[in-house]
Amino acid sequence: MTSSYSTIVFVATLFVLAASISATEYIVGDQSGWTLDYDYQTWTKDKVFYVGDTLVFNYASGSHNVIKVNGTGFQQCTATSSNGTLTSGRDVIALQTPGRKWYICGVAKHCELRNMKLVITVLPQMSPAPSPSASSTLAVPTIYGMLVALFGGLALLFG
Ligand SMILES: *[C@@H]1O[C@H](CO)[C@@H](O)[C@H](O)[C@H]1NC(C)=O
Ligand SMILES: *[C@@H]1O[C@H](CO)[C@@H](O)[C@H](O)[C@H]1NC(C)=O
Ligand SMILES: [Cu+2]
Repeated sequence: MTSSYSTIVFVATLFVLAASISATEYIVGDQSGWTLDYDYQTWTKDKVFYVGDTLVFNYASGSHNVIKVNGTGFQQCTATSSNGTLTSGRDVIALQTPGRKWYICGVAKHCELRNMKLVITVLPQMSPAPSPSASSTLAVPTIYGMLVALFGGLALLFG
């Protein structure tokens, strides 16, 4: 009883940890997507973004777009050039560098009046690694091994 319960707990822990150190794909606005009058401030509140994660902006192509701007552009809802405007309706943005990132919708006054603006802070990767692919292939087995060893030790204690 105790033994099988601890097995379940440790396997669950292992999966949670393995998931938390691999890249996360965030659907901006979840099921609502990139849309009018959504509270993106609340959406970001409980999330921690890391280098290697991706943002996905879902919307009906033509109704909105996604423009990466700086802090000034974010506050004033201005984007000087349309260069770099994403319009596919399923725009995937890889977060490649740490720091603050600002995105707005450039259609009509959606940014000014309908809250289509998103600001996030991207943190460096938890384990320093030469490249994102190297970190996800190396870090997962390492943590895996540590947990398997930990579980093995506890199984000996409780088993
Ligand atoms: C923000 O971007 C605009 C162009 O989009 C540029 O003119 C302005 O200097 C930038 N501001 C800062 C603080 O970098
Ligand atoms: C964006 O601007 C750069 C140079 O500033 C240019 O090389 C590139 O072709 C432009 N891209 C688009 C989609 O206009
Ligand atoms: Cu819009």
